[in-house]
Amino acid sequence: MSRVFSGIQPTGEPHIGNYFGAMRNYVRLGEQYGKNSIYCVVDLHAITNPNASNPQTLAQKTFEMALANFAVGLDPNKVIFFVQSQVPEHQELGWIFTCLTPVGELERMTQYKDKAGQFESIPSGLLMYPTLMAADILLYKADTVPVGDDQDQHIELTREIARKFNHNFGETFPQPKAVHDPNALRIPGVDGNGKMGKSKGPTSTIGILEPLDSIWQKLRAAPTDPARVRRTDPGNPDVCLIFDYHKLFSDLDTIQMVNVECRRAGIGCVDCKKKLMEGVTEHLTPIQARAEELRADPDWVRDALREGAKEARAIAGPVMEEVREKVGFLKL
Ligand code: AQP
Repeated sequence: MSRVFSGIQPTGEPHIGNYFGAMRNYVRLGEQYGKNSIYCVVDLHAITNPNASNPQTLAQKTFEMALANFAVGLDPNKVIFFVQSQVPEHQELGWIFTCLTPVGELERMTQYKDKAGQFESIPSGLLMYPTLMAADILLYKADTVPVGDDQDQHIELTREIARKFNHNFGETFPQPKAVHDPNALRIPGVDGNGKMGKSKGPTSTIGILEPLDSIWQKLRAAPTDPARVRRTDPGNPDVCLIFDYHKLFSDLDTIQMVNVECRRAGIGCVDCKKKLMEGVTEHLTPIQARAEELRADPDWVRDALREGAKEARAIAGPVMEEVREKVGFLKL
């Protein structure tokens, strides 16, 4: 039986990139794999980037990220869902993988190179992010990892680490594969500056729990096809982020209509954005209502996370026993 693992960082408001690239797939795969689908809020990863996380807000953001996952439909009775720092085996396996991984491999990771530039003195944890991520996945011997394609390089390194461990210490870990939703490979930021990402702040993101009027203000101001200067100019939906969003939020008829009408200047950008907003409202209203209910019952969220950590440790414990023995640690 396959096992699924994925994690999400509590570094800001969950956005539609996280939702379509990852969270929605957690729910879908949870229906299929049940308790063999394991998800966590990766707070240990969040602290690798001190610019994106601080001790005053980390616990609150962790709670909010968990709540958002429950609000989009993750059912703790069906899947295992917990907070990473509640399962210390992640750090133990992460250290062992760090010791197996050449520094050069970590230095060539694109995400590291992108983020390292922010620092005068680069935190070592930022470099070691991928070995901890490999530990997250392999601790559960997971072979299926639902993530956006920005994580492909890290998953490839996870496979390399699994191969190396198996070669050095005997067959132990599977070689996991990333699974992507083809419509949500890399959702662009609403400011038009590359991938939507929490670390880029609210000008880049459309939050799944963001008030609808605030979302509309962002969509209204969002760039469209730069070659379409006047309402009467034909546009090209293939270079327009609003059309990318339509593919996520609108029904097939609307997507087709926009595709045709934009090209022949039959629909203006404002009307096209209003149509998009209808889909956004339909999608996000029930999620935001569920989030409100959960906010009124924080003990439910905490209890579910506590139970999830217990379930995760029941799997992680025996795997670590096996790893410790293979690596050669003294057993007393
Ligand atoms: N724009 C995106 N399109 C598709 N998938 C995305 N994911 C993130 N952004 C997009 C997927 O969401 C999951 C969790 O990602 P993350 O917690 O690493 O956070 P982030 O939003 O991607 O934030 P940043 O800006 O990259 O980093 P931080 O948190 O440091 O600010 C992943 O599966 C990711 O692929």
